[in-house]
Amino acid sequence: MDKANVSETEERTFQARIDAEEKIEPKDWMPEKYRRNLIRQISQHAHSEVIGEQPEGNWITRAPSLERKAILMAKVQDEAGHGLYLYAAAETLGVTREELIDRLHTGASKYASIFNYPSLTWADIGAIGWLVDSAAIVNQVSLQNTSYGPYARAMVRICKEESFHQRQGYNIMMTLMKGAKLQREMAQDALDRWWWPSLMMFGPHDGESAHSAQSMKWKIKRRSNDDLRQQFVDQAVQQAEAIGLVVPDPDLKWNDARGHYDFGAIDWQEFERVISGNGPCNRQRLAHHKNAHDEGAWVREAMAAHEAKQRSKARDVA
Ligand code: FAQ
Repeated sequence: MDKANVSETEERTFQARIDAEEKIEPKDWMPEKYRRNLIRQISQHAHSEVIGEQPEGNWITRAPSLERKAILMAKVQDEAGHGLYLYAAAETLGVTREELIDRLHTGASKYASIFNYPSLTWADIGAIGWLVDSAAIVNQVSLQNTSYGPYARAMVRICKEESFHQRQGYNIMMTLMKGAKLQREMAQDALDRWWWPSLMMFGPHDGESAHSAQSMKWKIKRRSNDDLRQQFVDQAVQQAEAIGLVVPDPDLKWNDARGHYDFGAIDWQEFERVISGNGPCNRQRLAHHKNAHDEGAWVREAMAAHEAKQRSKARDVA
């Protein structure tokens, strides 16, 4: 058999395994485009977790009580851990951590648009936990069944932690809504500013989504951008109403025939601006990451030197 026929047969066998819901593991044969698409998605997901620490970390020193501070610190640490599981999953596809970080720093690799908005008040920490973690969970629950084994397994653990994050965010909003007029206004203002960017987290409409068709065929993605966004809206609207918050969308209304909420048009120009590097905090987020990365260079060097020493000791013994 010539090379082209071998690869066609391999691709057919590969797709049959995906169709049969088998997991693809790091040493299995996979099409180059599947590998590259996975590296793209997993690494962007990892970057999002890590950059997402910044708007929340901004409030650790100003949390309103010791308990809130301890909870927020634990949450931010969890996000760093999620980044690590995801970078490790991406590395099983033959890319190095250095390459991944370099792609983030040069802008070749994106991260979630939502983290380019500022966290201006304590209520923003509530809104991020409630809305951003809800959006992340809605998506990630479906990714627990993604076709690539290491990614799917990372998602199981991440989802458990994200559901605690979501509850702590909603609890902050609930507490503020039971408080004084100023606190209620602060919670409403946070919802007003985070609502639309949260809807953008799910990406462009299905018809405009460049990767969806192939990613769904390969079961990298299990549900479409619009389908996930609708589930998020249906859940969040009821949660908002339950504590007296008003979703900032005059077109929002329950549609009996569809069994879902209809909602207004998303500002896709704003989305494009943010993902192309011109959102309110893009430059600040990347500069902060680069700075932290440079400051950590001595730790990476020390770890590498230690590992080299251990290896040479092991060689001497053998
Ligand atoms: N932001 O063809 P599609 C979290 C890009 S984790 C920026 O539809 P795809 C935890 C997309 O990359 C949140 N870029 O793409 C936390 C592509 O550009 P490319 C992150 C976006 O991949 C909480 C182009 O647009 N979660 O929040 C966005 O099929 C609180 C065309 O789009 C994940 O990453 C966006 N919102 O679908 C941490 C989940 N949307 O790559 C701290 C895994 C689209 O060609 C605090 N990822 N783009 O240059 C996914 O499920 C998918 O990648 C989607 C996008 C659904 C995000």
